[in-house]
Amino acid sequence: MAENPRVLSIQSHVVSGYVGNKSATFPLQLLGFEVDAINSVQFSNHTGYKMFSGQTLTEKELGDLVNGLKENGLDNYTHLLTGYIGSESFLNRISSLVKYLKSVNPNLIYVCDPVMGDNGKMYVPENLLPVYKDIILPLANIITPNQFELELLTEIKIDNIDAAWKAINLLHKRGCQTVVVSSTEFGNAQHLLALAKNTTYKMIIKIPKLPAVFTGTGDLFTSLLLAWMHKTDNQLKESLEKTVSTLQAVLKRTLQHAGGEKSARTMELKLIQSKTDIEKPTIVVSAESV
Ligand code: ATP
Ligand code: PLP
Ligand code: PXL
Repeated sequence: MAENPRVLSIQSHVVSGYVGNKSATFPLQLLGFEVDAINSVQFSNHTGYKMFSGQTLTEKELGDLVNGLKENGLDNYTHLLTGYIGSESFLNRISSLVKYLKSVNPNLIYVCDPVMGDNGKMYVPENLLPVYKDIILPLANIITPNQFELELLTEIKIDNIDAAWKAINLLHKRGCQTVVVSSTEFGNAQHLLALAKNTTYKMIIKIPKLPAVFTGTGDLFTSLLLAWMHKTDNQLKESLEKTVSTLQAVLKRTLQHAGGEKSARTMELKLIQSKTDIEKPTIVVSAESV
């Protein structure tokens, strides 16, 4: 029997709640992945609470962990997943890690969420942008920018769907085969639009909008997409439909549990309660080829 896929996931850890690795690990495990987690930060909770405290991993400490894996022959991964990264030096260390892991396994799939900001504002230092643009992007197999991150990476002003497709094409030219923009503002009051493109397909998915702002959804989206692209042998349509359908179920459950009292704590994703929706999503959205 083939061995399980093995993903190295470098993301935030929060003691309480579900963002970063806490949002990505459980779904990946449920879907059959061995998950080796490196915690880029360890915080008490996500940054949307009134305060947070904790530690940040340095690039030296990342190197130490990778050395241990190397020395023991534990560095043969099928996938690398990265999310929020807070410093340029850490991101540079990741770029050499991607090259190294690809030398161990030339078929390694690198899934990169280039987290830099949202709604026109950067929340990481500006010097991360050239590293993502020039070094990380050409190494990534699947990239999941949001609309603002797509603008930053391409320097194309994205104020309509055609501009978004133009920007996505530019990322292809720079070497990234699959680009998925998990939400754009080009929907309407009822729907968010996600855009996805690989060498074969160009798809739009209409996502029913839920009346709240969630945290950790980008991380959940990217981990599910990684899992389903692997499990379906890169069927983009099926992977998007499963990913978004699971998200709908998780977010509806989260809203139901929160009821009238919406706070950072009550709005934590109800991930554990959504085990079945992760394993066997009921398809509630359809991805359309365009
Ligand atoms: P990132 O910043 O991590 O690159 P992002 O900001 O685009 O990603 P989100 O806006 O969190 O990520 O969206 C990820 C997915 O979560 C969407 O594709 C959608 O399926 C779901 N989602 C998030 N918020 C909502 C909402 N209010 N209603 C419906 N779906 C949502
Ligand atoms: N704001 C801060 C300070 C963060 O650390 C992160 C981490 O990714 C985010 C926002 C992003 O949240 P999201 O991926 O849900 O857009
Ligand atoms: O991607 C969400 C995220 C990741 N990591 C940390 C966060 C958040 C969102 O607030 O605070 C530490």
